[in-house]
Amino acid sequence: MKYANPAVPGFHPDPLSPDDSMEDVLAKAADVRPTPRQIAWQSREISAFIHFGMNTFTDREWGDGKEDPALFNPAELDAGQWVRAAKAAGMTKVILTAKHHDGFCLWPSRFTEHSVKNSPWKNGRGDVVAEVVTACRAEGMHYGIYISPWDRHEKSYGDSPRYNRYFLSQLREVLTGYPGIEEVWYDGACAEGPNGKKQEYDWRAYWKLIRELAPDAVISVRGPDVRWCGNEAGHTRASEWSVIPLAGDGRTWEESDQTLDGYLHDIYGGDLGGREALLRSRRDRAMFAWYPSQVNTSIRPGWFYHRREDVRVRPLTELLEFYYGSVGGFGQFLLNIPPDRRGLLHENDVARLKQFGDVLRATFEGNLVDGAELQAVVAGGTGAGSIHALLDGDPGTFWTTTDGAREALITALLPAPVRANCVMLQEHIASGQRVEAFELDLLEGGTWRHAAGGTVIGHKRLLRFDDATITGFRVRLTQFRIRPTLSGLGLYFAPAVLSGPQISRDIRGTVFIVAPKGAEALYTLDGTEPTASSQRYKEPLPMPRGGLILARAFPLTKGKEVVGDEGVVTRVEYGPAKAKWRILDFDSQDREGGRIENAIDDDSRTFWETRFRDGTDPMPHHISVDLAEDMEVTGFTYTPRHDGWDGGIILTARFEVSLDGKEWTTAVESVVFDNVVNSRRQQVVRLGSPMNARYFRMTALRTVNDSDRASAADVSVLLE
Ligand code: FUL
Repeated sequence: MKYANPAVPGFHPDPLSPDDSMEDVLAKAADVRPTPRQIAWQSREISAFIHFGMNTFTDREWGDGKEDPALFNPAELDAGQWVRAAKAAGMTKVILTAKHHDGFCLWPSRFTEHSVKNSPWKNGRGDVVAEVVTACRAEGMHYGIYISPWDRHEKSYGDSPRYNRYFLSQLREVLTGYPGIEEVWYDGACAEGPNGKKQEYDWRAYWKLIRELAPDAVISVRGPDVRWCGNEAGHTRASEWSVIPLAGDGRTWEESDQTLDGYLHDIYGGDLGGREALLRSRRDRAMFAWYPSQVNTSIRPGWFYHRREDVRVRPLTELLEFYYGSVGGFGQFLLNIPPDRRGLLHENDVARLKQFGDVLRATFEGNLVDGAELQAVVAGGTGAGSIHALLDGDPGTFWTTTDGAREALITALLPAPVRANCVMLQEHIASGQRVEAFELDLLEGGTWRHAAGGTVIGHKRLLRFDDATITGFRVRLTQFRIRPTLSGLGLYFAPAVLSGPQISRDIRGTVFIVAPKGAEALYTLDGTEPTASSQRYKEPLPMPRGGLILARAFPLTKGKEVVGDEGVVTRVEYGPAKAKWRILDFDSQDREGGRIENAIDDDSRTFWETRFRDGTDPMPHHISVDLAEDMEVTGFTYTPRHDGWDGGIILTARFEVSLDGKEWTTAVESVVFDNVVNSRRQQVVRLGSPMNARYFRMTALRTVNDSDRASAADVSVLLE
């Protein structure tokens, strides 16, 4: 069966009413279909994000716009290398940071002097955007751009109408200069505060211009087509819905008066589009829209290249987890791969991308269900269309049921037993999102056993289970909004990938290393990568001063179906053990839950929070810590809370040290934790030269949401 729906895709024009019945609500939700550009976007599955620019040369994550263009000189730049490495990983699109928050343009913009044209690279005649576009075309890759609205260089920024004109001119320049752009990625980040410049972005005008000049492009994150998953750590929801209740008045985003922040209130929420969420949204008279999730994270800790992170390229196992969580959970995976100062992707990243692609190819090339006998049984109705649409590889064909169906059972009987550990299900998303619950059973040794179940299917659902030799499997669709559709079915065997060992320590500083099943752990303490001749882990390691530990798992038996026995390194850096540390002094805490001791308990899941439930105490807030003995301090760390909420996360802080707890010396007057709210990573502040300290104090000067409330999961000193 082929599908062609005449209604306007993208959203439902009738907002909900508090009187809508459950059937009304589900019917409206089922009626929402993706736009053709959203369907094309979803099919790209894995994209490369390329963060490259001035920060690459200044070793920063957020530039301030005052950088000298003379610093930009990627003498060996080869966009072909970037694109080929992305392709080897199975990626089909590249999104380049044409302009980041520092305002430096990677193309020779006519509208600013802060661009490649004033750099020594190719004597000012270079154009990174053009080189990436050319390389993509040569390799058959799709491409998009990231262009930051927040611009810390441009003088007109903050004079809203003027800057909006500037931004629109740049947008026009890029969209017309480099035709074929498929995705425009708008960042929400902006850290200018009440004393800084406040710019009102004219989002509607930005979106309209994109629709006019690049009608096939999706507008992501700060835009109507693709939603941010809500974190930069690669975490994914078990149920990622694409039909989402938004605030709205029945008009499209481009036409509506709704403010951007008003649309989707709870980007961090756990359930954005399940039945409960849909029904709840009646009271807000919500409008349903197709708003799919994109999962963006970096292959390294930072978005931009930093040499010290060469050994921190994410392990293969982690990338695969992200893949199964995102692509295999009805999301899209946008993995950042930052080129270095040469203008090349570092060898470690290139190698990891290839491994990742190799494992995906080994897993998904060849569908083990081909040749199976398929049957469909429908309770309360009948099947409609040919069940063989599931195996024809054409996402435009599908099988469905008649109205009134209560449950559908699809059984695949294989001609011969096969070893498998993954089933793929696909809905025909051009018809919408319909399935709400399903179960998977395997036929093993002549009996059926339940293996997995879930909620969302969508474009792709990958269900993993322990290796099994099976002669069939069946999928029961147990709950759906209206007639369920299925367009694809797959059965695969993914090779085992050895994960890195787990490293932990107790409050006294004793370190424990646990190797994955079937492997042993070898480690180093000098920052080098563990090899087969490194120390073998036999007993806990006392490390009261902390330090750097790298551990790698080696399989105990060779010749098994294990890939990735190289490169799976776990790397952990500890500060000194805190068993003897005490709080010297602090100014505020919120009852028991926000206890000050949480900031030095060596457990980053608990956090200190200043008073907020029954009023707040004024900023600045501080915590002073007694280290119990004199130490040569080389720096400080601050770990933000990472429970999903951002209350009190510190943006700017001061650090001081003291020998007697009375006289204080400033170590760092004011440090800005770049991108802390999105990344939620531990922030590291290094001193130019070590300082002797028995006590240290961190003072929160400003928080990310400019509130009076500060929080910290952990504060510590560095000794190395
Ligand atoms: C964030 C930015 O602030 C980061 O620098 C990075 O570009 C990331 C993708 O988005 O909001």
